[in-house]
Amino acid sequence: MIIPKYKLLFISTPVGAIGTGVGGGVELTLFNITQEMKRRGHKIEIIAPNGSVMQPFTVTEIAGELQIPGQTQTRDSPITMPKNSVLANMWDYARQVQSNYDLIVNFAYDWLPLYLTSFFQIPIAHLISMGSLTDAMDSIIEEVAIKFPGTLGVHSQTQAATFTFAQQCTSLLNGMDLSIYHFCHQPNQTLAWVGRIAPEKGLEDAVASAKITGIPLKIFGLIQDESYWQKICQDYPDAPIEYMGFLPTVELQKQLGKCMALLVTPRWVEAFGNVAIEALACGVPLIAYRRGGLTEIVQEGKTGFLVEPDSVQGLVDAIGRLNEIDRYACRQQAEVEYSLEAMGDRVEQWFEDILTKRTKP
Ligand code: HBI
Repeated sequence: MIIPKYKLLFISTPVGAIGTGVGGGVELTLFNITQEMKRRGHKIEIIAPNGSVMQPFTVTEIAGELQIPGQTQTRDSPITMPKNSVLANMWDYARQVQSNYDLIVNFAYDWLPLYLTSFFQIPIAHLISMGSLTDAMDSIIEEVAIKFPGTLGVHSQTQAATFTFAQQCTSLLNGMDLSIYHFCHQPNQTLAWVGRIAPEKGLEDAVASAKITGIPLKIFGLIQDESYWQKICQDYPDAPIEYMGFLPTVELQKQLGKCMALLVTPRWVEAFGNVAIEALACGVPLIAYRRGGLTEIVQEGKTGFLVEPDSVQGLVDAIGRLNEIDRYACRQQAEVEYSLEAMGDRVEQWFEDILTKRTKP
């Protein structure tokens, strides 16, 4: 059926300007969905904090103080808002321009956009980018699940399952422009780890497995928690690791593709694992803790191995089995499940379901 062309207002995460990496996977997700929806003929405006850059797309930049990252909160944390909150300012702008759009898409994992949903005249689709973190967030997301069925998007069933309203969530998985990821058939003798360098990502286990195996580990990503990074360097002074920085996607995939495996060591329920599908697209097998969205991505023994969570020995054993994996099978999985087109179909259908008020089958 022909889906009409929509006018869409995308509102980004308030934790950091797009392009700084503080927004983690949301930055890549926002870019990919924008690219694919524009290709399909929809009109898009993006609202994001000052300093945001998302070439080649223009961004409406909004001033204000950044929000505290949700994953630093505890279950009973109250909702906090800084003075002159960029989140509040972005949503005040949205309130003023809403009549120019068919649908608002919220990319923030924050209380305010969810609470404001019933105050707006047009529908809001919420892309929930993490699993359950705090009681206050759980209850406001649940309120939206009940009042506005079908408007909650997630990245995996495993992530949805951390909430009581899993059945009301639409799983979008994720996707990327495969044409910028190049398959590498013959890797170097190096392992890779990619992500925000912060406690919930469990980098120390990847470093420990590099020390045990003696295989060098290349580390890519923003050092979000400096003291956490310093502690790893102090705890593993002689581990064969090399910090490669926070690279733009085209450069990252070039370096990542040359690695023999990507180690994915989340301490939390990773909603999806953008870095995992980027690795697959380059032919890089996954060695991941059996936790979160990765459990729906890794095809055991075919495109990687799922390992007992928090088991460094499990990582080491899997590293020893990498010769069982056909790297081209990794690329093929990305092409079948995570292409921009496949993700675009899922996202466009989600928008259409919301706008035609079709309840889920
Ligand atoms: N924290 N408060 C808050 N808001 C967000 O939008 C947010 C976050 N922490 C992490 C994050 N977004 C993204 O990096 C992940 O959802 C991918």
